[in-house]
Amino acid sequence: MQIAIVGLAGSGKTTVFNTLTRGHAETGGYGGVTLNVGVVKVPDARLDTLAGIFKPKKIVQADVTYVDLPAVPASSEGHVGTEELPADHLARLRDSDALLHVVRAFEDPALPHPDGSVEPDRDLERLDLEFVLADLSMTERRLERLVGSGRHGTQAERESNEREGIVLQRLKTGLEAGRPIRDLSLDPDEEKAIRGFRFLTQKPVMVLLNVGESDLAGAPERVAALAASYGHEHAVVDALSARIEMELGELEPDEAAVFMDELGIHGSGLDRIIALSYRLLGLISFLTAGPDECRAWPIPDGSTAVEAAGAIHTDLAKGFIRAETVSYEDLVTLGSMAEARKRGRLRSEGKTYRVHDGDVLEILFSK
Ligand SMILES: Nc1nc2c(ncn2[C@@H]2O[C@H](COP(=O)(O)OP(=O)(O)OP(=O)(O)O)[C@@H](O)[C@H]2O)c(=O)[nH]1
Ligand SMILES: [Mg+2]
Repeated sequence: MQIAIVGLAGSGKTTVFNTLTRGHAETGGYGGVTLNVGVVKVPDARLDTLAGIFKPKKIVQADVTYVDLPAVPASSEGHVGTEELPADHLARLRDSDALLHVVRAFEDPALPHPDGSVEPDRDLERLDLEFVLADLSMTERRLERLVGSGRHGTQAERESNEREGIVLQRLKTGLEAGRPIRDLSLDPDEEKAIRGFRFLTQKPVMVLLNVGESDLAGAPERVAALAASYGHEHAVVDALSARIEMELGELEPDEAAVFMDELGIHGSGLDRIIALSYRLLGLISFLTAGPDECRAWPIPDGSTAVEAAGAIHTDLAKGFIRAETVSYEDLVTLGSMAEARKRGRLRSEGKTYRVHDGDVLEILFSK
């Protein structure tokens, strides 16, 4: 799973990236050009509890990759900004499963905003528009090509092109009206027809208001106001003070706790953002536990037992026999798989069983 951190120049992207990854990428100045990539372990206290029972050799958390991208150049007459991005940056952006859109909401006289004032709504809209333009440009080009190839190919190809053309036309109409693709409620067939384009405005998005250290108290109110006006599908809004969080990340846990108390911060913003990213991506975790490892596996919510098996290894899906399943709560209460079996809490589930967050699975399969 990969999340791209996007935002206008100087909005705090790299600071957020450092916070999430406990990294030390260079911040400051406008228009950073380097691309940073970091892998973040998803905190999951259940793994520690399971480790207490199974005493495994290792614990493996689920992870999410964050990519910190330099700001997208602004579009101008006849030029789409995203098309000026270096190819590898654009590929990273398109390959991401979701966007984390950092919006500057902090005031800092030492760092004047290039537009003269700090206005999160304006900045948010501006980058959203860039992504709409990028998708529109791609849609138009593809539509032109489809018209050009109209009478060529086999009948099946012509039919598939026609279906694609109808969907793209729908996207084009929406995009021209400024609507991101995530708002268009595509049906599964439509989604399939355009999957290959990896459209930017189709990705779920988390808008992150980067508020000043002195504005933390007012943050929930601002988040609520923005969430109410930002009425998009597959979008969530949150806030944090990136600079504070980055500094907190550099402290020892007990020092950080004192500092957080002083600032009136409850719970780590970092943990919240990671958990929120996970939810935004529609992921749940199933768990495996044994003497070798205790591990959390991310799968899309709604996955079946055989799909969960496939997440571990394709062989497990191919030779799937059944999934011995116990809920995390039952396992912890009863203390062992054997006890869970004895009490009838260990269920044998088949291929189509819908896996729940926190299910502890043991996949039986034939080689
Ligand atoms: N006061 C204050 N300054 C911040 C905050 N977050 C970031 N900054 C500062 O704003 C400047 C820009 O932050 P970066 O994280 O480099 O922003 P960026 O979006 O990565 O910038 P580019 O990559 O150059 O587009 C740095 O000097 C940061 O220290 C914050 O919450 N409060
Ligand atoms: Mg940066």
